[in-house]
Amino acid sequence: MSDKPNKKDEQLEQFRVEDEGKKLTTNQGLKVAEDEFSLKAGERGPTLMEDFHFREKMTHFDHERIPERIVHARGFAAHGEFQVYESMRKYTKAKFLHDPAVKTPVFVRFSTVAGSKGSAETVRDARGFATKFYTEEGNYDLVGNNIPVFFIQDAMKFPDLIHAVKPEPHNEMPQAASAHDTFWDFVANNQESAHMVMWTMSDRAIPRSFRMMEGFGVHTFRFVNEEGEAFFVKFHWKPVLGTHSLVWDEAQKISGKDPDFHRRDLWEAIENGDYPEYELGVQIVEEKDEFSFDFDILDPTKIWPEEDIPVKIIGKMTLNRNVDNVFAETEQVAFHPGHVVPGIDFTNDPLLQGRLFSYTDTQLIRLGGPNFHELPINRPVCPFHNNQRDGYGRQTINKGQVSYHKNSLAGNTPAPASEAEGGYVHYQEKIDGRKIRARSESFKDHFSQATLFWNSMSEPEKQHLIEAFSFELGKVESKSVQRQVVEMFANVSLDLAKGFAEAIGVEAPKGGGSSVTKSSPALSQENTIKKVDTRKVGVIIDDGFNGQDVMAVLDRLKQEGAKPEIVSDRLGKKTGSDGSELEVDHTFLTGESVLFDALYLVGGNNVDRSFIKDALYFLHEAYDHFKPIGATHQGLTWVKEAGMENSAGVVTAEQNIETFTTQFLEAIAAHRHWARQVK
Ligand code: HDE
Repeated sequence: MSDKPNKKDEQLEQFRVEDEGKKLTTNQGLKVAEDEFSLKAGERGPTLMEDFHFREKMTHFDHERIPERIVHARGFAAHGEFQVYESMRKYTKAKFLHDPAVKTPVFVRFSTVAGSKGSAETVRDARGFATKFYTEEGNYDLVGNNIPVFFIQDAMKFPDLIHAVKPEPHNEMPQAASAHDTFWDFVANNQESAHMVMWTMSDRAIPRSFRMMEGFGVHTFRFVNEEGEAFFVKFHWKPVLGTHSLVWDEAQKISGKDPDFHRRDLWEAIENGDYPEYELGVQIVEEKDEFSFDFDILDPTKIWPEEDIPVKIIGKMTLNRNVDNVFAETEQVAFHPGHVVPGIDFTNDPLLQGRLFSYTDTQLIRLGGPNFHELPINRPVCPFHNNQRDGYGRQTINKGQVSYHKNSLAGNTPAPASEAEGGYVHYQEKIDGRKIRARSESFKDHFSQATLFWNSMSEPEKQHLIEAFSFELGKVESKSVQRQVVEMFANVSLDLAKGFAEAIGVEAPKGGGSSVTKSSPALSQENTIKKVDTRKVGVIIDDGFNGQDVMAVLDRLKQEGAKPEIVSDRLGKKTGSDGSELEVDHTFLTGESVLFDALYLVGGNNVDRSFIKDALYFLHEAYDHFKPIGATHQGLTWVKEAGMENSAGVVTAEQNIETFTTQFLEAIAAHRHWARQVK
């Protein structure tokens, strides 16, 4: 819980209902005397029509479901606050970006894209990263993804893209996966997707945590300052914990072991007070430089390389409160890239332009009418007044005779505000063109930045890309589609295309290759922030463990921010040689190595064979997933027997427990140890 309620919190408080300890009533407030039996004509007779209580209860239940989002159906959200580090007044008149003392309440929803509402969370997919800022000038929504580019350049193609990636219509398979024929057929026949596909086949598409992924506004937006000067701007969220990923085998196993892995991770971090933090960064290009780049800055399939246009860090967002009710808040929140405040404006990016239509349109069906802005989670914290009236679920009671503009009966109010009074004035960009359905010539290079991405990857990341393509195309049945994709990605990199062509039994590409040699180190996760904070360490332990040593290790891990959790053969307490006790958090049945970031193997003094078998299973799986492994006491013998003691990221202690702990902490911070990679 955040310590002080902010304005949004105060507003939501008016709608929160505490049911516990109260009498049961109908929706009309009538106390009910009985809630198990319908009203019948005789104990064994039929139910009576007059049973209003039964009718109300059942009718409400029958109507509990609303349509899930057509995309981003599976999501999870949290409340928080945003604060700017320094005034951005030079670039934008957006007031929430002026005063470092101002905390703006935010609500952030993270999501997968393709899967339905009940699908697993660690699937290979882009992630949504949508932020609603409840500013004093109205709601500003930054509706982004964890990938900075998109599959297509024009919103016209969005329904086609989504039809292709969703489960195939004839058999509704596969769920929440792009590994099927129609998606890859779309890719091969819409080659503007090349760059984004590189990202979705990379480790970025299997994040370790919502807390450990970047966010991007994707489109180029405009900042407009008080003088009316405009700047092109791209938005970035940078996670304070760095950008980290799972490995594919692990991600698939987690999908089964804990389909709620990402929401649980976010929920628990906030409940524990480990508030997720993200810095907001902006890349700014002056108007005069609009055409200074070798790509079109309006093309949403292009990044602005950070080395060429630095990301200026301007503020921080902290997520500090879980929702009270997932449906009321997370499900009913309605984002829209067109929810802007003065000082933030659009560009002509044709993808953005189409989104400006789609989001309200989709809320109308999803939330059942035009009054969704009145739902508590969607209400701005500043007053709103206009002449819109009526519609399903209207809640405000607008008083008075007048609901039109202009008028004289209400003194011509509510009245438009001048720009000086905070009225939104669109940036007066000069447009001169013909009506035409076409793609700009400047949008036609589909491969250079895909190659830039490939060139920027470390060797393990390149290997993961080849494996991801091999997996996905290995699931494709059409030989023709497989071949087309190989030919397509030969334009990005011959090493890549040859790598997966071989794995899927397709002839290596004859031509192709790229002349792009540029790389952008900021794109590689090798160069991200590496920290121990909140890393989960599974501690495998049994009775008779060396209490003094183990307690010292665990204390130090906790001090440094790691989260050790005890895994053993049964729940209850395990007692060390010196009488110290540890409460078991998970058994071998309920805890899995895939649910931990690192493993600490200790064992005990009288461990049976079945314990050893389970411990070794954890060890081998964690090893295969390149995770940090620490081993002391009996754990050491297990690691030695497995021949792992000299492997990267495996830290062992024969004697000095302090040195062991220091080295183990370093190994945990490193996240994964790719030197184990078997080529
Ligand atoms: Fe969305 N997108 N989108 N999208 N999008 C939706 O709106 C759409 C795109 C994004 O947590 C829908 O309320 C079109 C890019 C997020 O509630 C819908 C196009 C980016 C979310 C829609 C795009 C996004 C959505 C479905 C191509 C990253 C979830 C439900 C022109 C910058 C928001 C809804 C949440 C949701 C349309 C492309 C991000 C149908 C037409 C690019 C994070 O309106």
